[in-house]
Amino acid sequence: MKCRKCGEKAVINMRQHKLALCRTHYLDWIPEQTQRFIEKYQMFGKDARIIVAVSGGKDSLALWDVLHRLGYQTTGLYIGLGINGDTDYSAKSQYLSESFAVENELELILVDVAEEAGATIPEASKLTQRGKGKPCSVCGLTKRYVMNRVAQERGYDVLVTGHNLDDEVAVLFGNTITWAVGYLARQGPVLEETSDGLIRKAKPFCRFYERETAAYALLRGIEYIYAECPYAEGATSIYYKELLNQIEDGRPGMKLSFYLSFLRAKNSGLFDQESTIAKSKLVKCRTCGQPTTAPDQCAYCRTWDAVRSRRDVA
Ligand code: Q46
Ligand code: ZN
Ligand code: ZN
Repeated sequence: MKCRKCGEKAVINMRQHKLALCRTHYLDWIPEQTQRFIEKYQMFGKDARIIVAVSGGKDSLALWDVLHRLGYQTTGLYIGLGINGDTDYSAKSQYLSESFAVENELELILVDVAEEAGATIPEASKLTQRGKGKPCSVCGLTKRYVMNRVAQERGYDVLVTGHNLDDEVAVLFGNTITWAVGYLARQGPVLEETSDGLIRKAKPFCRFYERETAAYALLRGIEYIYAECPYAEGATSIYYKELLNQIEDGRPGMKLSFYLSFLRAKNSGLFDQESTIAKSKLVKCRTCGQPTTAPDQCAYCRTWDAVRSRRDVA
């Protein structure tokens, strides 16, 4: 297979785009496409102060690398969850995030959940029994909360995450088969900021297949953590990804077209009513002041208050 641009040996063939590229042209193509998506979905301008959520995985580090190469002002945010187990997941992912920042002379903000809130994510999960054994629900709400609060308190314009097309399509599939219209209304490349304190969020990699971001990270020599979080095993989203990959094998481009057709439907107003309802429900948490849909205390404050009181009793 030859590179379409120069005829040299191709390192990747993207069947859905009918495009094969060599190493050099691939490493140019990813930032060019990213810039195109940033403009197309009006994610942010050249002067924006951007905070990048980094997990030490390929997508977030590749995204940070691409934005840095494109000349954007970026700061990383790493959240230490305290998930270690056999693979030393949190310790390794923190080390790789810090190494990337040092090598590229970029600023990285570290937030350690145990220091900040009083317990690691697995400890908190055991204490509250949320999510029936798996810590993903307390983890997800904590990450969302910390990202929003840090970005808002430090005055960033936009929070970017490394979600790729496979992630987005798995979520879309899950929300479609349950017709979760409220979630569908909020899914997309950009989530606008709200006047009551939800920061603007953007996903510049949302149109790249996972194998494309992985190839970019490998070809750029970015060291990232290969292991998944140990709690990801058996997740429904992984099952959906496998199913969608089977369809993609027989129908190259299906994942991309599912996502783009959804965005077109959304743009034509399919979920407008739901978006308005979701926005109007936000109030300020009485404890921390962050926006919440709960009437009194936000889910983060309620959960972590319960964790601390149970920890003190134990
Ligand atoms: S939610 Fe669950 Fe992830 Fe948190 S505990 Fe691991 S798998 S990291 S995206
Ligand atoms: Zn080439
Ligand atoms: Zn709160």
